[in-house]
Amino acid sequence: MNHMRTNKTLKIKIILIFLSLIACNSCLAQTDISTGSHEGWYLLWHDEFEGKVLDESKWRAEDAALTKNNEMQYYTPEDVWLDNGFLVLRSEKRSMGKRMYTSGLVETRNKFVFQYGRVEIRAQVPQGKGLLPAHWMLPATGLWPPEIDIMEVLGHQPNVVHMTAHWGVWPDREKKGEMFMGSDFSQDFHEYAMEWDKDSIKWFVDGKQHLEVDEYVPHEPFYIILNTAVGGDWPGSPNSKTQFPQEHKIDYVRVYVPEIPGKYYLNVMAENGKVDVLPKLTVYPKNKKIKLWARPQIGYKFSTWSGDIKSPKNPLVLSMKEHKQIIANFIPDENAWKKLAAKISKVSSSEAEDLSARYAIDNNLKTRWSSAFSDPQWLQIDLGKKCLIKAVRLNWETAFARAYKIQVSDDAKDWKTIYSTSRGQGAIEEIKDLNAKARYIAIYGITRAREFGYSLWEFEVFGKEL
Ligand SMILES: [Ca+2]
Ligand SMILES: [Ca+2]
Repeated sequence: MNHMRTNKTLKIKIILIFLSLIACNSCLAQTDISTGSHEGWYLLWHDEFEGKVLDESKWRAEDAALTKNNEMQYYTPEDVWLDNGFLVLRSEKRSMGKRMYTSGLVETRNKFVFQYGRVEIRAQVPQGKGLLPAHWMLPATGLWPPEIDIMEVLGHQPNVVHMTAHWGVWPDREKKGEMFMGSDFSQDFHEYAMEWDKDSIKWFVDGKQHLEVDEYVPHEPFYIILNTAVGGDWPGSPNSKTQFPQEHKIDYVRVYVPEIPGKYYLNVMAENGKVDVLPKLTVYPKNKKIKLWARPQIGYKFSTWSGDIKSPKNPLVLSMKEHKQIIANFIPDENAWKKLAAKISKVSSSEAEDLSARYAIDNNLKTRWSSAFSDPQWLQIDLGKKCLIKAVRLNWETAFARAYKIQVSDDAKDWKTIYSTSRGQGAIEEIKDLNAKARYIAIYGITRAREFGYSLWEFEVFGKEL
């Protein structure tokens, strides 16, 4: 009997080893967790969170009361910091911006996007009713859907990982997802990963695949978001047992792309500006000539390129002979155009009194104007006297304009369009080299990007008085 039992145990052990080998076959077999190197893959972009402060060339920390899913938190950079190699997103019970809770959200929007690849995020999630830690992705266009949820955990079910793809055209949405029930994920660190190529998207927890979606595969660049929502439609509100503060800790975020013989990747980063690349490809054939333009934000000027290329030239021309990571560096420009004083002239509508037009020009990035939820909507500003208008900066909340015009007028009656687009990207949009002379300037929204109104944290005008 004893012998039999031993034999049986051995058999079970062999089967288990065999099963784990099969399971690992579908993941990346040879992983070195300390360096993140995988054979056959190139580490295109990563953050190990080893610094003292959040790397702003990679991440933007949200500072807003986002209006979606009836969430109850105010996202503040105060709840985002680095500690001993970890990114910490704290959720607290305290009031800020008319919300009862605060929490942390970071995203790579306008800083890093990628199309196809493998994302790995090692994290320890918070737990408790009303908490919703998430690692997810949205398209660079700012449109929704699509959305790829790499990991979502409901704080009252910390042993279940939700993985979901959302697609369709709003309001006709579709989704496919999977729930993986494991151990209590709030007790220690686990690796959540997503692999995306032109044929499918796959989801992994600790190297094991749990979902594959091929009904829908996006063919456009996405950015990454890490956060903990508090309250809202899905998790429900925190209750008396929910403990605060709570911490969502992230050890690393790594994005890999497949090594292709004779092809090379380019990853460009910039803070206080952006870089245009021509041609813009996901991967470059050997010896392909490319041109990079560093475009500073208003108030900054280009200084140098660093990383794999060190040069003061702008634009920069180079030939792709290897993978390249390049950083564009910008410095404050003492000769920059000054911001013009302004007051509200007229506005088409406001969603509420505490979202009125004056909040779009109060130099406060925590207050905003939001219009009624219809098209068109507009906001007119009076500069007090005729000015030379060089540039405007639109600082959008989540609800931005897909199509809009910038118009000027001398009398606030006859308006002339000096800029128009049907491909607004939201976030911070700067429109330069306007060179218009006028006393009044307006943003005229034609098409909203979201179901909400037009929502601006700030509408700034730069130039000089004439
Ligand atoms: Ca780390
Ligand atoms: Ca404001």
